[in-house]
Amino acid sequence: MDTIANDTPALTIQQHILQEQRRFPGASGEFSFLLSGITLAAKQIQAKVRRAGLTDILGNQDTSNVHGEVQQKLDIYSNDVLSSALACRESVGILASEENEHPMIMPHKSPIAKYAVVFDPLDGSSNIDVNVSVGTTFSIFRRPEGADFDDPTRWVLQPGRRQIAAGYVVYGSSTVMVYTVGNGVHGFTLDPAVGAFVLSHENIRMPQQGKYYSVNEAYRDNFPDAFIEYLEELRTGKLNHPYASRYIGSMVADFHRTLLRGGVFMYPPTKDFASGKLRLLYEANPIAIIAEQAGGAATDGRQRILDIQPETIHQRTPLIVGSQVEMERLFELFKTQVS
Ligand code: P6P
Repeated sequence: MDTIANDTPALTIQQHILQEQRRFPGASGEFSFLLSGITLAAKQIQAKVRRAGLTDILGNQDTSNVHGEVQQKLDIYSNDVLSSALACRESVGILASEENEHPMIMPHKSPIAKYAVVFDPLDGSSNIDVNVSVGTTFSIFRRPEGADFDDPTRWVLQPGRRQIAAGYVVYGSSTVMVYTVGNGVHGFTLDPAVGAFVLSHENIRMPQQGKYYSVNEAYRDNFPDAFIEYLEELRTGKLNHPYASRYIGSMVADFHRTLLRGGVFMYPPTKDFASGKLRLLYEANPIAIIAEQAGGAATDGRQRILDIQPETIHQRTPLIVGSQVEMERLFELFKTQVS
């Protein structure tokens, strides 16, 4: 009897998703078909990101998004690719994107649509022209009981603890997709030779403590006092050892390092962004559930990110996310300062 060659390729993300799919009774493959739309879009986006300097895809689109931020051509492309890949999944009823002011109602308005997908198609895109890592984030919710297509925001204005799946793609020295369906966190590296994401980081667990903190210290003087005190503790070694600072200015890349090495990433309230700069729905929520699933924690300084009830699609939130030791110290400090 022939035996399978021992160089059998590693598990692909499609095979992994099918395995994970078994956790969703009655999902009948539609959930994995939905996730395959995201992996397809990620491959298309990464192909453009990898060639950004070679084709006329760099630079500004001379348009601005809902936040008044100048849109990069790759932002628009990535948004179109993700929206198209998901629009042809009948199980998806509503999409919400950083690039669109309002949720997108899928034309099919299928009665069997049971998911909403929220995403930031290309986070950190202002870094593209200088070849800094960028990322895509996504978050998947079930259609709330009784929600219909007349009220699309109801599908997406759900607390992050109700995400049934979430993840990100980081377009760095390699392209890595990290996701969770509530059963741990798994990372897949794109093998350009075969065009498949293959399992490279099975069941990621954040180290208990790291050695980096990650924050834009240029805004330090405007941080609330509790943040300044906390950073001072990290910097001066009061938490077991002195920390080094690492800040890329691209959330997905800064968080990916924090996930794998431990430590803490934060975007506190600042003078320009009293509620922090990062958006709750498609930046903080996917990052927070990944962090918790990997043994870390994420807060806005007052409450668990995943417990925040969103009021608007593009609302911002302060975000502190990190490994166990750093976050336990933060909760102790903030209990006295921020309550
Ligand atoms: P600042 C990118 O524009 C982004 O939304 C995140 O990816 C990143 O963490 C943050 O803004 C950086 O903001 O104010 O430090 O440049």
